[in-house]
Amino acid sequence: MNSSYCAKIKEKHMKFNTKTIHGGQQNIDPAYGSVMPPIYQTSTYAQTTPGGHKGFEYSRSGNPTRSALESALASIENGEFGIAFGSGLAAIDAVLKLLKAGDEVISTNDLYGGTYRLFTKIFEGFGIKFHFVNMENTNKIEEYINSNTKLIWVETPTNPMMKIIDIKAVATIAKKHNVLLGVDNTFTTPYLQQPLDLGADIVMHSATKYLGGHSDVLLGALIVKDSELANKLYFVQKASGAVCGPQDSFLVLRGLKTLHVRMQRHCENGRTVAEYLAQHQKIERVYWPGFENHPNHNIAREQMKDFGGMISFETKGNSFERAIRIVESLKVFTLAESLGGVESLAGHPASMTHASISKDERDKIGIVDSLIRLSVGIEDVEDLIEDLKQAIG
Ligand code: P1T
Repeated sequence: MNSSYCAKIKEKHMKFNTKTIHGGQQNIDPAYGSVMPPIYQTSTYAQTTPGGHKGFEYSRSGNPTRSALESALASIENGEFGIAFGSGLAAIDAVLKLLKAGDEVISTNDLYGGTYRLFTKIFEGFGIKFHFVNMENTNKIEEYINSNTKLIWVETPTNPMMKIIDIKAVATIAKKHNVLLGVDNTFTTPYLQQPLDLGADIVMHSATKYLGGHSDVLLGALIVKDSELANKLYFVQKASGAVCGPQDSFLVLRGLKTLHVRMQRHCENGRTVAEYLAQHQKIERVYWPGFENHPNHNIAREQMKDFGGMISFETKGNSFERAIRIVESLKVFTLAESLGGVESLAGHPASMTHASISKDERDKIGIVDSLIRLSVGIEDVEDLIEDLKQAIG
């Protein structure tokens, strides 16, 4: 049996901040008592007779360090099974491999550019049809459902426009039509939002971001409750082979243990930065779900514990050159793709993370040329404000 099938949690009674440290973990390693799970840097496992092994045969189908991570992820998302991959996109790729030609997917229209590229440039070519829909008003979703619809894919908050989608409402629609609901929980993490509890079937993470938390690893994960669905995804994991290595699994496990304290500070700093930007005379608009005038603020309040550290903003005049000048002038914020690490990052979605979406499509969604996205880190917030002050002018 694939050891990953053992990724069940036993700590349902634990509070979240305890689960990030102990959830799904054997407290003491049976070999030498190491407190952290060892990095089992091995491709294969000795057998005494064919099939005579200790639960692991070959590291594509199962590795003890990866299993420890998968159990931890299942625990913190209130799921039953975790399935880890080499990147976030590899995890989404595995979900899409549950489908076949002729199937249809309804996805948020504002989503990570790489996900959009995977959907349109890879899976459309295999005969899967995608509808990209603004889901801020969930009533619109049903218009796109027909007998071929197999999956609804939601990012909330969306990347980079910070739109909030009502997970519970989408789950009700998905259940009514017997369609799977997958939620990309990368921006929020289970510290802020637990989609399985709200009715989603699959939670997906780019653990490269907040779960790893230190910008030193690429990793993706899926978490589900249903064993039949888990078995199908474990099969794709093994059959397609886009797995993460033991060293990377270890790094994310280490990251998880401080997730709650990091997220608390990301949220505090995020609020201070968002409020600073909102009152700045040269800023046109700030996108952050914590503002009361954010279109779905009430839904955010309902389904999120706090509002996170991701913020997008536009400068007045919508100048591409000015946005580039600002991101080039930042000194504490690093100009870089990605998000969710302890260090603050700034990005220019139109030319970086969302360049794979055409300008027409970007403009429709709101990814204008002057849009800047911030991943607010956990530095001293006064230094972050000073940095923004000098860069924006
Ligand atoms: O980079 P990877 O681990 O493959 O994860 C892809 C991914 C999936 N979902 C969301 C919401 C994401 O933000 C990402 C990756 N995003 C960036 C690299 C970025 O800068 O937005």
